[in-house]
Amino acid sequence: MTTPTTFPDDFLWGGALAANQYEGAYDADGKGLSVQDVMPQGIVGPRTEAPTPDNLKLVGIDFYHRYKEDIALLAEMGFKVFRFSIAWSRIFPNGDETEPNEAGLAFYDRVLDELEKYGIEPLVTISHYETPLHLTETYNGWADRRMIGFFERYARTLFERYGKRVKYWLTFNEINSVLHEPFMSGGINTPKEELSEQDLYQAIHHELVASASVTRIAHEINPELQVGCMILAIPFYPLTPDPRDVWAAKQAERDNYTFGDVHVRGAYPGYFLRKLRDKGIELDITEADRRTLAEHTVDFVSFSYYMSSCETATQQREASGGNLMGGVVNPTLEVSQWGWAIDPRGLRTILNDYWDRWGKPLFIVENGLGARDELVTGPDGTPTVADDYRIDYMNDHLVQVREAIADGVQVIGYTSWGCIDCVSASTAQMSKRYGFIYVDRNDDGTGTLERYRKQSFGWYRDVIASNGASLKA
Ligand code: BGP
Repeated sequence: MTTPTTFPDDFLWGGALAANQYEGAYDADGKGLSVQDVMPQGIVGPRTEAPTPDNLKLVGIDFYHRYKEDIALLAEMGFKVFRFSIAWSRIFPNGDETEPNEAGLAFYDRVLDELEKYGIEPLVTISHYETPLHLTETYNGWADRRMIGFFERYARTLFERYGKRVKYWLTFNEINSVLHEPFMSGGINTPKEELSEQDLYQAIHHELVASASVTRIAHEINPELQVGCMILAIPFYPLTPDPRDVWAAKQAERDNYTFGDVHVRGAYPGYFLRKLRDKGIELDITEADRRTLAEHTVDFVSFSYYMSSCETATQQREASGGNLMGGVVNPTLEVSQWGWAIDPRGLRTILNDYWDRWGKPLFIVENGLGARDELVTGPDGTPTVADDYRIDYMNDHLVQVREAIADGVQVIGYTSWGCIDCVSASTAQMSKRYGFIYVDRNDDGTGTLERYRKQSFGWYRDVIASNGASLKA
């Protein structure tokens, strides 16, 4: 057999979005509030007591009412897969009810009908930064063990309802982000500055057990279901060749590896146990927890990749910008308008590292460039965006995916982030755009919500149609 030098025939090309960033309709048809409804400024500003009109996520891009038109546009690009999340509080408005909200379930039936119409494979994130607010305020989110039971009930409801139509599932979006954003990621109400490491790591343990437990439930309901974990991936490079910097970079990577190690290998790695010992943390881990983790490991590993970072133990630290976490600035790389280092080769590194480490199929479920776009009149008179910068970014990353596949890495698919412009997770801005499709909505909430194809729309359609052959090395 010759070495594969291109994408496999069944490679899943597509894009990704998350309910809280695009659906809008935050209180429609019985939906309860989620943590996002009280985060008008994302992670960069204070949360509010109740939803406020300046919170762009309340309306999002109104996918809730425009899903037919939007999915038709994705189909026009030739999407093979569409990653989206289900809003937990549409299904269980408070999170701790015993019966689900039928109107919420019915909405996702309609979305799945539409995807099926075009032969687009759904990839569903069960929890994407959308913990029901009631669970946060009443139980302190994942800090409380009872969350495992609520999550099991929610996930079981989804598998029973959609398990014949949805094959690919992700448990927690960027599960390792809870280390840095305990409220948004883990629904933990205790302010970050007051949260003890003991409670944070206990919350992480609850999430990991919940993830393994719903993997079991999925497989019991339908053994064909494929359940993956989802990790925020950042390769950390030593800032200098000094062995102390090399070790610092390794430690930073291990903070993230821990999550994949447990999901794939079914037990906490030695380096993590040592960290807990050094910090004097003793977790409440039951025998049943250990069995659940060991017996219900994931079918595949998915991750987001936007940037790499450096670490140092010897040099002055110049903090790098980054996706919910970062290290120190890499002087060799350019950065995006939001200060995220642009490093296509880092994607090849991550793919190889994860494959070598875990030997599980990999799914790149987020990647892309957040940039300010300017709407101009296209050659045919319709509005468009000349986003060659986005095309360059994605082309260069996909070339590295192709290289990794040639290296022997098994990659299932690629879903670019924010395939339709949506509200940013970190800054809650509309102006931080990732899409192939421009949405007329501004940071002050004005705009018609009309959709326009950017130049990257046709470019991505060609990439998909040629199965990657049109990429420029
Ligand atoms: C990831 C999240 C997404 C998404 C993306 C881009 O952390 O999983 O929800 O938003 O990053 O980040 P941002 O929207 O902050 O630019």
